Amino acid sequence: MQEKWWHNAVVYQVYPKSFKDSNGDGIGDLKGITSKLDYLAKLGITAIWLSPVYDSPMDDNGYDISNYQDIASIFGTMGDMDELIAEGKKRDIQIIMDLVVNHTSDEHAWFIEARDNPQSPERDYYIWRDKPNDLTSTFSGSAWEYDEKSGQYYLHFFSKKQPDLNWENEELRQKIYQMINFWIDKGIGGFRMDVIDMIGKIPDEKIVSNGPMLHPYLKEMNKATFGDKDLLTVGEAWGANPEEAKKYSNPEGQELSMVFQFEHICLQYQEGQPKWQYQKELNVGKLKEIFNKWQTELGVEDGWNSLFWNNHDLPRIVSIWGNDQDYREKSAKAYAILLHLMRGTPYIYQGEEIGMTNFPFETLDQVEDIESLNYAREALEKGVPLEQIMDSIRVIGRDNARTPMQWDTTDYAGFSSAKPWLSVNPNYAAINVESALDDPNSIFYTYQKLVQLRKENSWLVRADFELLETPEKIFAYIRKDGERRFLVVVNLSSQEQEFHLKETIESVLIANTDVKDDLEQLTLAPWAAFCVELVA
Ligand code: TEU
Ligand code: CA
Repeated sequence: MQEKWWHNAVVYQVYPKSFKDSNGDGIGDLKGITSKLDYLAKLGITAIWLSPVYDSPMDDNGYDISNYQDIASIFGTMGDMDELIAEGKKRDIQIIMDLVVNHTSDEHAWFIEARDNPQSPERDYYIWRDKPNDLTSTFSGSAWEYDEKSGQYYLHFFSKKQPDLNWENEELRQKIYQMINFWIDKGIGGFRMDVIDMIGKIPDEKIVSNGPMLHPYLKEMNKATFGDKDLLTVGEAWGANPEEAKKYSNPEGQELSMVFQFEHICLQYQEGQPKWQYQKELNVGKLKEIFNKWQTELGVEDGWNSLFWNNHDLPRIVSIWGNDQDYREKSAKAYAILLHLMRGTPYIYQGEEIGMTNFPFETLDQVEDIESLNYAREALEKGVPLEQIMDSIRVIGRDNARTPMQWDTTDYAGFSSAKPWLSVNPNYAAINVESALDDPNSIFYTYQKLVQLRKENSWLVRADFELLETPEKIFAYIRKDGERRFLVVVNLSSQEQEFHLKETIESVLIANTDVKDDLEQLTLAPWAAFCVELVA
């Protein structure tokens, strides 16, 4: 397959509510993002994945859309959106829109009509049943909500205010494609597709994701919309294995550019348990196994990987798997180096590039996230002690990723002139963009260098991946590009580790530590990480 721009892109995710407030209402907005484009250009990224900015009652911070072709007033206007797209283009930064088409808001005109008028065509855009089955919502409780007026239940795999769309309805699908084309015509760079693996659901058979019609729908969508355009499309597919991932992103009969799969992220949970029973200690052996599988199975000719540690739903990587107490900078850089030299498109989540950490949540009134709040309510009813609930939220809750971006040492971390909608992390005086830019050894410059390496080294796209046998806590791999070989070594622990390899270093590409010439007898400091080219 021909290489596309997104094969060597680096994407930066912006969570609009928390990035930058331009008008002093404590909520991030589009003008705020535009005002920080020069900062993002300095980091070097190719595209921004913009979490939803559409009109929405914000029950799930915009993942509940009431109008796909309008902008939420808290974020600005369509004019501000056009400006962001245009200003991005000037800096070679594409805008990737978040496409949430598994469900809408219950305040979307379609749902209002469906509820008010059961005879309307819109009724069938959603999923109604006389009796609920035992399907549950990701946000706790039953997935069915009773509607008094019509005496039927509607399906919602997320909040009650996020009714699921019925993709079996042809007219609905066409309306969605028209909406997608509306955004394509605006000149955006692509789409991130929210829980796209759920659109083929068959609730009566309890099939939630990977339904039999999933791929036919995506092929249809591709043809009707972006198929002949040069766009980056990435689908969220929590449980995908490599074989399924290839169905989406195989160049033959391509549906999407790539998917987000979460097999590595699932190591943060105990097997078969809800996420709140988190697993803090990383099983490095399993992590290596998982990456090895994905790295060797997917490539330009056969599927394509997305590479990420963070997003707006996940805890901060430096807090859950790094060491944000004793080795914050070192461990943040280690995770960056480990990931960005693999095969796939890397994603950076806002604040990751300065090593932002989890928030020390103490009480429930510091929490805004609907998933965490619903869980807390349900757990309290079951008698789980509040302290245990707060512990789960502190380690794994979604608000950890959503606290305001830390720009400088002024009030509210320079995010806003007013009290933000969610508290700023108290560590902002030490961890902020301004200090990071002033320090040539900061995490920021490690990310900047990694982004630059990706732009300058075409081997990063195609070179083979080979995992090395090493002591458990060391993750080491070689990328092979014909005669050239690049070695990446990372110590994923706060202890020293011994590493031996009978090879000689040609040159150092990036490191968070001093790299000695002698690979045969190497003591790796805690969280040491480097990439070197080996002598052929
Ligand atoms: O997330 C999909 C999803 O399944 C999440 O709820 C995930 O399981 C959970 O957050 C892990 O903690 C997407 C969006 O990324 C998320 O923000 C939305 O809330 C959700 O879809 C509904 O649109
Ligand atoms: Ca604002």
